[in-house]
Amino acid sequence: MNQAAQCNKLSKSLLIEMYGKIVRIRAFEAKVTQLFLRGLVPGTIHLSTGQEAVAVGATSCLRPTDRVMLTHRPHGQALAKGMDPKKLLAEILGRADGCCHGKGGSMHLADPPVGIMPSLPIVGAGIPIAAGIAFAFKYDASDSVAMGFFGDGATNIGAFHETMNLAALWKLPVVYVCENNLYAVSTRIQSATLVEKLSEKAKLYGMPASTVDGNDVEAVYLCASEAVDRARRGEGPSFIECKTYRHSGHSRTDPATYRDEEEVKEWMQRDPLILCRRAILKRGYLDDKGCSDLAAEEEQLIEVAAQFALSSPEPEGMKALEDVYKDG
Ligand SMILES: Cc1ncc(C[n+]2csc(CCOP(=O)(O)OP(=O)(O)O)c2C)c(N)n1
Ligand SMILES: [Mg+2]
Repeated sequence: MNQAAQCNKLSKSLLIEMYGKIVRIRAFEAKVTQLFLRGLVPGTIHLSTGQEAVAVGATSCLRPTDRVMLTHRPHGQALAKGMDPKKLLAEILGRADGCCHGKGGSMHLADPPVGIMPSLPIVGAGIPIAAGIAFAFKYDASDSVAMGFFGDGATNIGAFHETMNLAALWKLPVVYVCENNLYAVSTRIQSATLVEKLSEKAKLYGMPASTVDGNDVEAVYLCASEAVDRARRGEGPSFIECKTYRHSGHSRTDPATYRDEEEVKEWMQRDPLILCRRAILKRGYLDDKGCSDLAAEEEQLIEVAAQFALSSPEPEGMKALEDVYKDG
């Protein structure tokens, strides 16, 4: 079946739900930026603005009991998997009501009840951990699935190759989602690897691997659904390369002057939020007002999250010593 025919099979409610999530992530990161500029965010932040369709499409076919490993660019992935924006924003501000009680900040998130495992900002570190989570699922004869997110840059590290090999060999129930945004900090992908399609790297180890338009939430969803179903059936891992683009620099301190203006313009025209809204309008799932009303609801949700996070207290000093060692 070709992709256009498959896309028509997505239900109205699913596409609208995914649009809502994209809008939520976009509004959330706009709020984080505002708070950062007011000096309220400790450390730096890595925004996923422009890449939202990857996180939303990939996680929308997961169950709450499935588990994900996030990256150093995790806000969208966390919200898409179901983290409460209030807990996430409070964490980013280092407040007591954050998902890690303010100890983690933007890059060290965890929320096990919704399947978000403690994540690390070390590039590629989540790749073997996702395989470990999948190994545990298999060992327990559970039909749950692990999903590991990482960037294009991470496909050049040793742990990526070792893990692809073992995950395929052991038929682990894991889905790897590569956010190929064409850059690792300021290094353009062509300066880091001669492999043009990153999916080829995983295919070599004996697993199904595809390259999809990461700005098309439906394409990501369809590919991820197939991969998740396969993992649930016990048939092993899959790899999905999602071609996408970040709207801003690597982090807040990066003006991204190494990017060509034309390239930026082209990708901005393929903004995943615009593409999803266009698909909804074209199919008559919602009209313009319907889309705007939904967006306004999501924006309001983020306003409420901001008020919650800003009124959350700073953690007490002694709490820093809690959750460090396991009792007994
Ligand atoms: C092991 C390690 N080396 C270097 C860094 C510094 N660093 C942080 S993000 C990053 C680039 C990662 O690029 P990519 O995997 O493509 O993810 P993206 O930032 O594009 O989402 C680097 C080098 C790090 N965090 N960990
Ligand atoms: Mg990258």
